[in-house]
Amino acid sequence: MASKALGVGLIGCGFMGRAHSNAYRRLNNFFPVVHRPVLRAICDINTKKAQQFADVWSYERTESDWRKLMDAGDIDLIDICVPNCAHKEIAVAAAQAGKMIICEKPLAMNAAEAEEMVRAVEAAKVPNLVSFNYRRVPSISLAKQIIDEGRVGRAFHYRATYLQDWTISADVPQGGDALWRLEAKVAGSGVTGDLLAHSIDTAMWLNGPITRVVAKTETFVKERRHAITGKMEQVGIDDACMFLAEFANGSMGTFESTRYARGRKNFNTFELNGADGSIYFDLEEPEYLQYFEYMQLQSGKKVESHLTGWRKIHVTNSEHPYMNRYWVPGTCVGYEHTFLNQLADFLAGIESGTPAQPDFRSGLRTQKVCDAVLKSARSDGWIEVAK
Ligand code: SOE
Repeated sequence: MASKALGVGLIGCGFMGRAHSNAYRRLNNFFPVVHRPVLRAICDINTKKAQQFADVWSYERTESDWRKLMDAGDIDLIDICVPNCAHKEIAVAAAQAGKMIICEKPLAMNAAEAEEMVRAVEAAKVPNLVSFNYRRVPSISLAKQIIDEGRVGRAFHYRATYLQDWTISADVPQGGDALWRLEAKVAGSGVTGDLLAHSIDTAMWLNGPITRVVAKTETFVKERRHAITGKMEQVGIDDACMFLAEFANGSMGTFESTRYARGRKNFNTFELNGADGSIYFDLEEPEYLQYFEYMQLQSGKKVESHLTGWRKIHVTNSEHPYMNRYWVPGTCVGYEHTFLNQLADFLAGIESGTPAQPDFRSGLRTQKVCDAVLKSARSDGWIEVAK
């Protein structure tokens, strides 16, 4: 297949910078897309870190100012892997420079910023994607197929949890390269933007729009030392958040997230209960999707199943989403493959003319739910999600 070089400029050398770089390096080994990513520039204000990163991932050059990437003729795609407070400025500049954009989640600090980003990419007509990578876990994509085939039927309940435990100690500082997620002016919010944004994106993809929410947040540790200044500072993020939701399809949702669930490292689950079946997913067993079949499809008609019961589908067959790109049935893929799958979908979308989701507009919808959740927690009442 003829290939087309795709110059990549990636900004941010953290965890997500690594996950995305790995996807660029491996993409053409697994997916038959026309674009061939070429790692042109890695950008980070810390020049030493950028150089080490360039050496490990084989970037052609380093930059310390992201603005340089906007003028670079050899860069087609800007990948934003920096803390949330910098997403908007970089994305708007990238759109104005006519670059394709992949932006880490959450799209922005709040919906107002996200609106601006949507306006910029839509005015410039540049391909854009928000990195809600969990949509590309093969089991979660299979859940989407099962729902779209009508196997779950009328939805009643959606239940999501996203639990971690890494901030329980009051000695964990806030701020700096490693712990910016704990600093409100850099992250925007705590678990709501960081973890629940994933749960909300998945939920709305599978079960449709959320229309109303009522939330309770908590900040368990009120003050933390700042990693850079060394001073004790008030903590402005939500350490935990629980909310109830109403979906446009009439179903009810519960969402729970915390960084204080001792023993839970990245416990991301959801369950959907419908009239005709249920599905359950747990990221600690990512290669499985659980499905309860109550009604069976026979010759296009639904009949009551005589074999009801939960089945645990091992999502490794070649007919399962993405799995024909990897190994033989029965063998698994991992976390890093969600980023490969996402990149492949993004580029295939550009090549086919049907853009991949979630684009910035879809990221904005998630951002509006996050804003409503935080507003509700402040006001103690139900809040309509902005249209
Ligand atoms: C937080 O610990 C975090 O790294 C999130 O920022 C990611 O989005 C999530 O996938 C894993 O956890």
